[in-house]
Amino acid sequence: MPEAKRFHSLSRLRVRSTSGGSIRMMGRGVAVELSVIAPGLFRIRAHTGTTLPASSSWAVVDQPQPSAIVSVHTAPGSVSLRTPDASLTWSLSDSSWVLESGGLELFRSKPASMGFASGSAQLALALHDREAIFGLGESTGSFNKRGLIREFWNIDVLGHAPAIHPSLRNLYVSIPFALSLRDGRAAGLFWDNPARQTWDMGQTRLDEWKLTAASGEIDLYLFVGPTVHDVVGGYTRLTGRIPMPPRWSLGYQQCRYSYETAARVEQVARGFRERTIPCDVLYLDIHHMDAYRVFTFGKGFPKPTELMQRLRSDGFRVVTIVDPGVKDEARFGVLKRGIAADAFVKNADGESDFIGEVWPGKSRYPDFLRPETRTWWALEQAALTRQGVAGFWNDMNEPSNFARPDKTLAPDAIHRTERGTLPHIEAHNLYGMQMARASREGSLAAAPDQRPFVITRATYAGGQRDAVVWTGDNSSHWDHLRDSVQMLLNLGVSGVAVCGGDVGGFLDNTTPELFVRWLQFAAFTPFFRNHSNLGTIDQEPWALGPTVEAIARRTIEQRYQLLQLFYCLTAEACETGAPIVRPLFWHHSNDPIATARGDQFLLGRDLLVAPVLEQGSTARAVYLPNESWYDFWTDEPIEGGQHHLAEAPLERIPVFVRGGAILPIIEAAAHSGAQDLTAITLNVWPGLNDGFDWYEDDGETQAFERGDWHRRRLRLSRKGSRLTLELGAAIGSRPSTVKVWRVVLHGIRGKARVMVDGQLADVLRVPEDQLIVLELANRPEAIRVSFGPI
Ligand code: MIG
Repeated sequence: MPEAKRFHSLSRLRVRSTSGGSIRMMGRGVAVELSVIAPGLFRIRAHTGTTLPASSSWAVVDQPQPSAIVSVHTAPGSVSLRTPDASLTWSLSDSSWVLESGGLELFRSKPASMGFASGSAQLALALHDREAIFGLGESTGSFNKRGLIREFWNIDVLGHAPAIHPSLRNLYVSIPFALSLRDGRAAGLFWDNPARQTWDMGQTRLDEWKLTAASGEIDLYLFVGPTVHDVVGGYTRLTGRIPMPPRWSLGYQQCRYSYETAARVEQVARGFRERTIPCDVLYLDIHHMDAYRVFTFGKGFPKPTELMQRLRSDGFRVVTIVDPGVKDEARFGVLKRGIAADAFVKNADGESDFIGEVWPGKSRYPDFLRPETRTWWALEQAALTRQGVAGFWNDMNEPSNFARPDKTLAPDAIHRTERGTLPHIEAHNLYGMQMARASREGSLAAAPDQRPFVITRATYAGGQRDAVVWTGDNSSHWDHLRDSVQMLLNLGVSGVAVCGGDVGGFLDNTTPELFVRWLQFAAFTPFFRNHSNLGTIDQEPWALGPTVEAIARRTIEQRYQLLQLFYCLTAEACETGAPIVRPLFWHHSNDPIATARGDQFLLGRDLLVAPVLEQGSTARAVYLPNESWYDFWTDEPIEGGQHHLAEAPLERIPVFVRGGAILPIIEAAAHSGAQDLTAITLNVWPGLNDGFDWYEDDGETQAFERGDWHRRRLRLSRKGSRLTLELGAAIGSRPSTVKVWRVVLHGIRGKARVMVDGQLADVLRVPEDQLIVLELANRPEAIRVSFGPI
């Protein structure tokens, strides 16, 4: 075992200094630093050499400074850092460490497990009984990643595991962040190192979590929790949160590989409007280009500006695919200017450009890690913005290269960054993220007051700052529908609050039933786009027959009815890092049954969605956590803390609403821009709600950054037999568009009296539906509505 022999664990360290809230230690050929970033966030760095280099993270937003809220303790044989929340203790004899909080062990490293072996870095942690692991960005397989080996190395792979590649351990995205959950208590770990990492989370040994990085340093951030929100909130404070997207990007989006001509695109657009199926976005895949030359339009699109103007006047935005590979063709303008800007990744000689092969044939790869390249790219991309393109779809940015067996760039190809050069093998996982960054920065440069819209296939930790992630080439298989539920949930707890998968499945032909079930599920997920592969059957909502069309229309309309809820939740994600769709454990982490469910999810806090994931099923078991619930479609009350058998005929996806929910509903329309925001229905179900933030802004510009927004807190409280809905006083300088709130209280049997600000109010009672309806003229001051007795 020569490998094992070369492994140097960090042992017999000497403490060099204990100043400024950190402990610096030295051993033979290694330097180690323990520090505190915040009371609930610790950091461990270890590096070969005698001193730690300046930190050069691509993930972390502001280089964290060791905090002052810390005390250093030394004892014979150990040192520790303590904050009010937790303590990190390091054993000088075997270099093991333990992070503890309130007497509970959160993470413990195995003795002498941390160290370096011929360039690679590794450590092993003890896995506790009942410890579950979530997050890890985008990966296939079980919801709980404990028991699996996963790798972080972005790859272009056609078809996901398990159906296509049963033993595949990685995908397009690498986010080495884990949320550990045990008995309702959450903690988090982020190893900030973009090199290839491998995590064996108890697959080889039940109680051991072994982490290896092929190169680079050990740079661990440990999040103390105790709640899931604390951990994900802390992780997204460190690595950044999603930017506020344009409102239209929460609408329905239609794609395929490819709509090959302008006429076909207009036919699809008409298809939506004539059939009154809402749609906001149409995509142009690679066939829109002239022989796959990036930033061009080919013969099928002779007048792109006019086309996009016509579509825009009909309420459609157009998003084009933008691949990184630039055709290596001397007369191609983009290439010429790229060469002039010295924009491309170099061969190992540092002189010549690396050449690979992608759709355009021989191609060069923009070095997006280089600021000058991003500036040049912005100028090229601006041409599309001027023609009317509303957003950019970054594909193939793992980066993909058909010319090598490893399907990417040579490991020794050279990236020139503002912090020095990096061989491709160390820059690889950053490429997609930096491309998306170039795309976002370019969008802002071309249209400074518009909100960029970028979607990406590949990224790294922190990539949520630049782009929405879609999960690449899934298949029209039931397995993949099922898998996409856990994928989106785990992406969400990894900071990627806006994500989605190809609705209907990309590879292979979808089926009417699969398409319906996929659409019903995806209508409750943030990025909602139908996409399908070259050569597959048509997959537009009407392409699979009248029954499917009718269900699809209703399903997409329902999405638009919930669009303001999505918008409010998106604003919340920007502020707090909370994902829009959440695993049940986000709000019910003390419930072990809820915690394990990867086939149901919450939209925000109050809607529980249980997609149908099996062919032929017309019912499914749904686990309802211990609260009171109502069937969203029928208002039937159901007690939680148990499994419930939900009816699910083809036209229905089981959805439940929590007692205490406040759900804003608006009218559907042809597209989001046509929706009426003057009359809002606030659906309320009896129970408690300590706050839902109603949020408005103009939906597309950066004016909200200058204070042009409107927010108010809605709450439900209960005193004796009176239920009170409070619309808090409005804050923000933007006036609300809402003229009338139509409050609908559900689940009311008795003769509750309704008071508005202490005055008896006129209401409409619908006893057969157990509803009370009243209308309130909106005003910026607080409004109190109370119902009782209920
Ligand atoms: O090698 O642009 O994942 O969504 O339709 C295939 C063509 C390249 C892969 C993307 C897919 C897209 C397709 N692309």
